[in-house]
Amino acid sequence: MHTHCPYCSLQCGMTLQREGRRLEVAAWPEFPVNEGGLCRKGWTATGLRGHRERLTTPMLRDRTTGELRAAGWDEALDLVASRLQELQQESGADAVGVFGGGGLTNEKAYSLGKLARVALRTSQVDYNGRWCMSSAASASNQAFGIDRGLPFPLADLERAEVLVLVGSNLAETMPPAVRHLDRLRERGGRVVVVDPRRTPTADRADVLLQPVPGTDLALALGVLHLLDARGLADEAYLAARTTGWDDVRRVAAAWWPERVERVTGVTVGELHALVDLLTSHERVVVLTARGAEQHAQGTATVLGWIDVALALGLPGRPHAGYGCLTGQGNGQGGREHGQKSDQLPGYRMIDDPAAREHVARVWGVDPDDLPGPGRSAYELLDALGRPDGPRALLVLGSNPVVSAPRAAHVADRLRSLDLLVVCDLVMSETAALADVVLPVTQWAEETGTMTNLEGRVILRQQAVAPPAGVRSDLEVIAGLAQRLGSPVPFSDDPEEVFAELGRASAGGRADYAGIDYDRIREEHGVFWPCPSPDHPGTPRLFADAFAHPDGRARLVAVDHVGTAEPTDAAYPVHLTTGRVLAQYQSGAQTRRIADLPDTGAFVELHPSLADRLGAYDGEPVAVTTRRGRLVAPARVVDTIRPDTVFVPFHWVGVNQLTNDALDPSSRMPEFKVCAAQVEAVARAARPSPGEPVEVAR
Ligand SMILES: Nc1nc2c(c(=O)[nH]1)N[C@H]1C(S)=C(S)[C@@H](COP(=O)(O)OP(=O)(O)OC[C@H]3O[C@@H](n4cnc5c(=O)[nH]c(N)nc54)[C@H](O)[C@@H]3O)O[C@H]1N2
Ligand SMILES: Nc1nc2c(c(=O)[nH]1)N[C@H]1C(S)=C(S)[C@@H](COP(=O)(O)OP(=O)(O)OC[C@H]3O[C@@H](n4cnc5c(=O)[nH]c(N)nc54)[C@H](O)[C@@H]3O)O[C@H]1N2
Ligand code: SF4
Ligand SMILES: [Mo]
Repeated sequence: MHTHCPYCSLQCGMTLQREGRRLEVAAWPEFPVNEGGLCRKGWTATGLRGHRERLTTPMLRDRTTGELRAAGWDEALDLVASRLQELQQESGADAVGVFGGGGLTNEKAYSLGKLARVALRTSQVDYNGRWCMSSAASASNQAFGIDRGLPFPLADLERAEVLVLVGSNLAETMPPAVRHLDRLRERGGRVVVVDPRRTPTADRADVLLQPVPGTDLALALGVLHLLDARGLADEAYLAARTTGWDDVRRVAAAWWPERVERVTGVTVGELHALVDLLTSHERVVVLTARGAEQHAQGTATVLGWIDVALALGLPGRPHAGYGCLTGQGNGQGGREHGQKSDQLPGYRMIDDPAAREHVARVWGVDPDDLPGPGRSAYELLDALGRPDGPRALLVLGSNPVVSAPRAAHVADRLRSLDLLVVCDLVMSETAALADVVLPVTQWAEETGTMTNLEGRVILRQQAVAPPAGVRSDLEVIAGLAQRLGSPVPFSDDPEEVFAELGRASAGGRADYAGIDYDRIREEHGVFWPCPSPDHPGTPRLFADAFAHPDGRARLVAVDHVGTAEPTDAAYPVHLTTGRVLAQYQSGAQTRRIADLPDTGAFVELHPSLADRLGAYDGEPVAVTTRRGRLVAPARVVDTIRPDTVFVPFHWVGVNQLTNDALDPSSRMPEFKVCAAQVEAVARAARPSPGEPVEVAR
């Protein structure tokens, strides 16, 4: 059976084979995105099947003992529905919140948004994509009038002459994609990596720039400054296809190379060399990822790099342009079909009367009955249990106790709820706080579509029956909608839901109306927009026009103001966070897979910082910020800037330190930099074995 990996946005194709009772992962060489390659997370993905920690029965928290106990499905769903109704009667529709995820299929994301708007009639729905994609999405919408992560197939990268990766470590986060970098270089092309760490991705690059965390926008402004000052901008393209260059040049005029060097640490010579490289080739691609985006100035930073791409005349040119490397399995589709607080299916905006009219007609409800925009993800979590905030929360596909910024505070907010309901495969750290835990099917046990980082809609096909006792998210959503007295029916059949999603998205920016399961099977996925069955789909955007009504792209003038929490004498070190190859996200799934190394958190620091602190490789160090403290083993490496430490976020801990400062337009938290104090931990004060992480608040 051909299907796709349960994890990241590459959505690698794989074959699942039954071998007796075992389910084996094998290659699917014909699927073009990964050509049979998988990373170790993909090869081991069936490890959660039949796992002893897999949830197989609903659980309710007993009011007297405070413990979770097994319950039947009807008992659990009846209880959830009646409690939600009671709370809404007491405190209004917005007393119930819904929190979704970018790993959910399109069908689930769509049904979840519909559940919120139609059955619960709450405005309080958002999802973890705010922590992932939202800054790039906001910037792309402003610049291009549309938000599709990559406006071209990934394989187009191979024919580029220069590839600039700003804050992406794709050798560890999307390993099969590395072959495009290798092929590009075999053809004589060059790769530039911008990252405060010399990552495995940087090891495959020709140029590494190691800026201070949170200064990528200053670097982009430095490039724009030199393009203008040296007369190297593509004036013909700017005049014909864009607006806004004059405003951008005015801001960039103040970013002379010496100032850029002072702020970023990238030298004047390096900056000139970068501009030489960018302007001596036609086919240049600039890609951003979380390193550049997860900042309180993330949207502005992406806009700055889009300005660079536009000033070079790249977007719309073959094998050139700007793109964002989306992260979660359905990071792209998850932000198109209505689980976002300001959005309806098809990437329609919820405050647009025409959009409300169209979607309400498909749903069979009155547009005036649809709620308006609600709170963004972090603001929603932060409001839980407060006088004007939700009293109940339904979580599907996220583990915010590990992955949210200022996570100890978020856990407190979750504990303050009257009712927390979590649907999950395993007892995640968030599920462990829930009043009701509902066990759901995982990828190989159900069917549904995902939209990968290229905007290619792919089909995950069911390969095995689910364990007895679990239900799909679609069944849970439909079961709740019915018990809540939804005015319209909810299907739990994925293909039916997809057809409805197609109708709801028709005419929207992300138009899926012409896509169906058979087409996806036959064509190795279909790229949206695809408005009708006879439309070929759209692998490449912007050749003739951008998606704004006048067809032009917007250069937006943005200025570097610095991070929300600058370093100072008390907190002199930059703390940044990210990923390692063998773990996925909050680790709820991958930490339980026996074949993947579960190292626990560690603190990467430079030998010169280690020397100064008296810290040794493998010995514990404490990292403290204004929000919390973490003790974990040091990894002394010369690949990181001496003023910066790095901690992966797959284990509970580092997010109790991160900053909840939000980007003003995307509401993205500043995961990638905050001010920290680092010290070596004296032997006596060391945590005992099995307790690698200590967190104080
Ligand atoms: N192995 C693995 N792969 C994954 C995931 C996973 O959890 N594990 N998650 C998936 C998801 S949801 C996502 S969003 C993607 C993320 O994919 P990436 O964006 O590639 O991953 P990160 O490790 O978060 O960040 C990338 C790099 O940003 C650097 N960085 C930190 N601060 C800055 C800065 O201020 N500027 C710049 N330029 N760089 C900075 C870090 O050193 C890091 O190497 O990965 C996807 N793939
Ligand atoms: N410090 C720091 N924090 C970060 C980041 C960072 O770089 N640094 N990155 C951020 C980013 S980019 C992201 S995307 C977030 C991700 O962080 P989370 O939102 O926590 O994402 P996951 O760990 O993938 O959580 C998915 C949960 O849903 C469950 N699950 C999986 N599939 C399904 C399903 O089909 N249905 C249901 N109901 N449940 C399912 C899993 O078992 C798991 O418990 O973390 C963010 N947090
Ligand atoms: S790169 Fe992503 S989609 Fe591919 S196998 Fe690894 S985790 Fe799965
Ligand atoms: Mo992400």
